[in-house]
Amino acid sequence: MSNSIETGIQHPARSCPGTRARHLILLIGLFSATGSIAEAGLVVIDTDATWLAKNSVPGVGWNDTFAFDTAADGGWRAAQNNDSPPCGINGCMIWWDGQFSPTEQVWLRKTFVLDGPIVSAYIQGGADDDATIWVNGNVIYDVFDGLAGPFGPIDIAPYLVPGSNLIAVFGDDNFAFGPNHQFAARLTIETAATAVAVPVMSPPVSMLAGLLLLAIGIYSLRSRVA
Ligand SMILES: [Ca+2]
Ligand SMILES: [Ca+2]
Repeated sequence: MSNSIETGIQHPARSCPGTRARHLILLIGLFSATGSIAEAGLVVIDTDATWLAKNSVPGVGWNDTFAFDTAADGGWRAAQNNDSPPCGINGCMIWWDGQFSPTEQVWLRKTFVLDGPIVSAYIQGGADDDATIWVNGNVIYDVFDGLAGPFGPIDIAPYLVPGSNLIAVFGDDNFAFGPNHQFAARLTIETAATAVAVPVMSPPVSMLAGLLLLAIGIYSLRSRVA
């Protein structure tokens, strides 16, 4: 037996211990169980051009059905954003078209997805002049006084759910004062317990990892004295 000196040249038939260690870490990752940590999330939804608008009476379901088919219903398009973003605390002014257009009534809807249980949720904004607001089909605001004015904050947490949600609005301008209209709102929603996967090593996996480390150590020593 000759005592050879390590030259640092890689043997083509063997991977180095460092490579094997990386493979081991990968293996441990594959066999590891997963746990989760809670992480709260803040969702802010403003009235803006992502809302859909229509200037004639929509079909049944437009204000209470998340999956309502706006394409099949026809006439829906991006709401006209009559503000310059960023929106303020009441969102941006939207309507079917311009603020001073001859469009007296507008139907608006916006769908969104929440990633966890609702901790708190509020809506605030303004209607020029009047509006009915539905959250998942529940009327949360319905004031027809012929005057422009702010609303909220209104607690909408009881009407939101984890997953798919819909807010729908019917807006009506009082033309007695001439055509001048807008609807604006901001939803501020806090969700909880978004699951984030983190690796957690179970006892059998720990034992397996230990045995593999031991085997690598022995193999490495043998290769040095060979
Ligand atoms: Ca009003
Ligand atoms: Ca008005």
